[in-house]
Amino acid sequence: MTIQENFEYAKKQYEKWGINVDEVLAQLKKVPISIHCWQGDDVGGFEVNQSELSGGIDVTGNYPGKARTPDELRQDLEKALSLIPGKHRVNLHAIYAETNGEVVERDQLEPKHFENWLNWAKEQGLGLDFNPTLFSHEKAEDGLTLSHPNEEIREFWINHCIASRKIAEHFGKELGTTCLTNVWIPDGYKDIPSDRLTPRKRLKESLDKIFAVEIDEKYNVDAVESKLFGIGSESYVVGSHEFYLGYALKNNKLCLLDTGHYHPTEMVSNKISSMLLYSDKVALHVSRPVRWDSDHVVILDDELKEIALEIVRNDALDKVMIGLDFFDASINRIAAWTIGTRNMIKSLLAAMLTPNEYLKQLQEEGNFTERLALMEEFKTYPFGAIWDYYCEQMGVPVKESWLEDVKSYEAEVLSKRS
Ligand code: RNT
Ligand code: ZN
Repeated sequence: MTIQENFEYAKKQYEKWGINVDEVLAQLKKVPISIHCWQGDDVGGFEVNQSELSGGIDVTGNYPGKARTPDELRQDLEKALSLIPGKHRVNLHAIYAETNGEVVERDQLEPKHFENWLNWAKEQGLGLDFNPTLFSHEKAEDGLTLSHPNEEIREFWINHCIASRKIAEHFGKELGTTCLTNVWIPDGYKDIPSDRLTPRKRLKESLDKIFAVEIDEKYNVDAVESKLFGIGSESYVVGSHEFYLGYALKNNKLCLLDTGHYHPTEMVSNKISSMLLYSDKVALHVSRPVRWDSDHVVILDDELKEIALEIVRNDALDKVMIGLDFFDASINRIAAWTIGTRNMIKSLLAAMLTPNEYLKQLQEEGNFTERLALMEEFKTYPFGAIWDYYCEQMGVPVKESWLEDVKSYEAEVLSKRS
């Protein structure tokens, strides 16, 4: 059977449930995923005076061929994007600035330092998102930034965040698509704090100063990302979930939920509906924690499928800004991007191919037998046939054939990097 024949057969089965498969595919095409640039070089960045990765996050592995320059990183991203169906976004961090060999302090960064990224995004038809980088820096060596007791250090990071929002505003204006700037800080303590409140008061004040600078929301919106613990901040994290949830709601900012930043049995999928009742928009860092916030490549597991269902069945595709956040240096990095992003898209497709309204109705009627029976049966519906057809239609490799592309790219390009 050809891909087309398989598709026609599968389509009929979904149509029985009132699902318009062509409409689903047309809708899926329009959902952008924000692909993080930092999978391509192990969160290294291109600062002239580079510091080691810090902030309690870690990348393990030394698979050969990582991008050493912005051009290489863009080239690698292009390769990955050619294997992923749809038009997407690229998520940059401030350390990916290009300063022509000059040392530019982070609080002095300007749009001009991202000109190459911007021109490239225009050329490729990509949106851009942005992140100030509050780690891998001498002023963050003690693991404190916006909540630091030292005012000068706080000021430095406040100014870096303001500079970042201006860069993001420029992106939004130039690209005609709103940029999302996400603030994540590592601040916390290894051991039990004697005062949890004071650092949080300072973080709140710092954020107030950062957001006091007016930026047109047409061009940039801001998010804040919480965390439970990090390496070196096991006992206390200043920017906890409650801290940022409160901050975001009170100040009309987006709360960003990273799937690796909660207790192991606490699920982000279960938070989305609550958040959307009180906030117009929510942002995600879809990641995969394995025993800790390990940032493994996203796989098509139950939680990913559940997250996608929550987005789709709550009609929130334009309310949940989907971003990815993983970094694995033990496998081919282009494959990592491809696997993780294709999985994110697959999960959305699977959610769209579910008769969500009917299943909701069953629940309302208290018909839990049928609810469970159907939810289980849908797991073996021929979703793969629709996915293959979608890939073919979108001009990207079908099934595992993308691996061949990655292998030849590795032989021709990556293996020549030392
Ligand atoms: C760290 C956060 C944060 C980073 C990126 C690089 O735990 O998840 O989002 O991964 O900013
Ligand atoms: Zn994250």
